Amino acid sequence: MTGRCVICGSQGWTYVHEYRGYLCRDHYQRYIEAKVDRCIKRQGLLNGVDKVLIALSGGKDSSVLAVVMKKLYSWRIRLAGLHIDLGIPGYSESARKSVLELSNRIELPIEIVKLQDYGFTIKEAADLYRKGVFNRPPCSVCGTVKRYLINLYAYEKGFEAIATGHNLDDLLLFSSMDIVTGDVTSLSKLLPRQDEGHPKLVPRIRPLCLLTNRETELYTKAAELPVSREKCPYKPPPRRLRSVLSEELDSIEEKVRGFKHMYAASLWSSIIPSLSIGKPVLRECSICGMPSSGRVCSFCRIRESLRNTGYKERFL
Ligand code: Q46
Ligand code: ZN
Ligand code: ZN
Repeated sequence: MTGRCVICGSQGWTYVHEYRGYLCRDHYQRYIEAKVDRCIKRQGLLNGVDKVLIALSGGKDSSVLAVVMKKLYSWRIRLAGLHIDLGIPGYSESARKSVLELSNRIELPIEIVKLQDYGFTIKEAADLYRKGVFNRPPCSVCGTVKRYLINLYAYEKGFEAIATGHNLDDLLLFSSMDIVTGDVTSLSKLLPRQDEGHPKLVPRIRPLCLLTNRETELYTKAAELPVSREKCPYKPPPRRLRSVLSEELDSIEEKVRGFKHMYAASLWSSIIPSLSIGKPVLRECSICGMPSSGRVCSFCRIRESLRNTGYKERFL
């Protein structure tokens, strides 16, 4: 039995702790949109920016991101979506379908970049890894590919920021893992806005950084968004440490309301700014010309290693 919406008095849809009462579907969506807007303004995520590329995976977080950005900012910012078709059986078809449905519904211009057009798919890389002739696991290839292709597209098309759907729970879990494992370089990048300090690396912004997993999930239901629920066949089982940390963060929040926001605030205002990590010296990849810490960037190195397995003519 739910109560009435504390704002408009119509049928309540979900309980919201901050209101100590229920909100209807409509007011729940507005409540979440206001939270994102507050985060964007407080963190200055869109200061001086008027062309933003939204990275769309087909999953819940990036779909919420696209809808909320479109509602709040399309009057002053040129927004477009980008989806990378990774060539993963079942998973990629379902992701593409959701992304297309969403972009139609909210009238967001969207581009789909196919990894296959660069000579390989994640399935092919995964098959060669399984056979032992290629040494990078699928998720490591996939992470590099997504980062590289999204940045390349944004840079070539003149976007001033790339918006990604990372939420509060993602960022706190990554940071806890980094603290435990001592990965200070990775920790230093977990800010709401990440400027890479190179003209060919487009800044990344995370407008959902104050929303929890539960909040983005509820928003997709309230707004009835098309979201792909297909599981990636290459997803490894979660590391024990990762799942325990994730459960512990939720359990502390239940006992101490506001803990996650406190953690995020100290991370962004004190911990990360006090880390003395110099920016890596970047040069240009001798193959593609994009920034790289070595002679060849990691994307081109993946292509070279796949080519060296000799498995496909199209690489030659
Ligand atoms: S899509 Fe790619 Fe994930 Fe699949 S191969 Fe791994 S990283 S699990 S989000
Ligand atoms: Zn209401
Ligand atoms: Zn390169």
